[in-house]
Amino acid sequence: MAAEGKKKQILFEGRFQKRGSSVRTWHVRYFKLYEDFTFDYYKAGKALNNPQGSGDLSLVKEVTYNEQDKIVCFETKGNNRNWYFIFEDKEQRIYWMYVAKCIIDGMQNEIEKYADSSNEHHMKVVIIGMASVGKTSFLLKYMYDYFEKEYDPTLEDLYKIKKEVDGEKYFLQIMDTAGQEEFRNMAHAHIREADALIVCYSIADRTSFEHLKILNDEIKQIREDDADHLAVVIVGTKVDLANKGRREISTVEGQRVSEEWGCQFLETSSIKGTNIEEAFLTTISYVNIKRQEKEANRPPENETGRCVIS
Ligand SMILES: Nc1nc2c(ncn2[C@@H]2O[C@H](COP(=O)(O)OP(=O)(O)OP(=O)(O)O)[C@@H](O)[C@H]2O)c(=O)[nH]1
Ligand SMILES: [Mg+2]
Repeated sequence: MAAEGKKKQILFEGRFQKRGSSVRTWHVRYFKLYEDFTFDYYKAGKALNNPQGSGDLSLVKEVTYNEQDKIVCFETKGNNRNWYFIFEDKEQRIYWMYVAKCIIDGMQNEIEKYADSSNEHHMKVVIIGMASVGKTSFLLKYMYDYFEKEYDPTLEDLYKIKKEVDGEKYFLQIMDTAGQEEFRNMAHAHIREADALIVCYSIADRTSFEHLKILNDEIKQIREDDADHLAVVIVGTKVDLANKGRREISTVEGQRVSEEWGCQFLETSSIKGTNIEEAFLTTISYVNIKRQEKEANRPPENETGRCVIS
């Protein structure tokens, strides 16, 4: 059994099945996950002081996409057996996938970094673009190195991540918005608050590219005089489809539009991982530039608000 009294416990309901079992039966259990990645599990409905077994997530070997169950799981060892752990709740599943990835990559320090909040630059990033261009996929690839084939339309999801770039700490709050027409207005409040906008179109869908014009008008309207302080990055998604003869927008067209907007531009693929990290690095450094510009344009302190008595 995992030692009691550790600082942080996370309790959740999960399902598991035995590896290699011919009968695909899922067992419901409660899990207590501890900060050191050990866990106890309990039979559903039973007292949570009497674990049925325990395990160690640091023995995680791989992250698997289970085609048959259309669900993400990762494999680990519990009580001398191999298990598939399945999380019912999307957020928990994704968080633990992140933890699992950290372990796999030997990046325990990434997790420690997660807890330390001193000297951080805060940035609000909002991702917009037409429905199904791949906004969520782009974000999940960045956050968890994870790709989902199935399309699940977004209403609104906020993600938080800490990153260290060139020795500076950043705390990014990234808002994934709805591309579907009827929910698009929900994004307006976030656009008003944003430090950066990542504006997506699909290189395999001309309609989504033409939609950029509508988005540009919206941004100008929402930010009015403040648009100069907004870091905008245009992202042409699904660049892997170019190899399948499905490109409808050339790179040059994308570049041209970004020049018109006076913003940054990249083409990405969430399947292949192309330019995903780069897109966020570009966003972070562009926000830094915009902040410096804003700072430089600000009148010196002693010349503002000074009351002159004559
Ligand atoms: N080939 C390819 N398909 C992708 C890529 N990114 C996303 N997709 C697929 O495109 C579909 C839509 O992706 P989402 O990320 O859900 O799109 P979205 O922009 O978030 O859509 P809304 O939430 O409705 O606005 C899904 O089936 C994805 O698997 C990519 O880089 N390459
Ligand atoms: Mg989405």
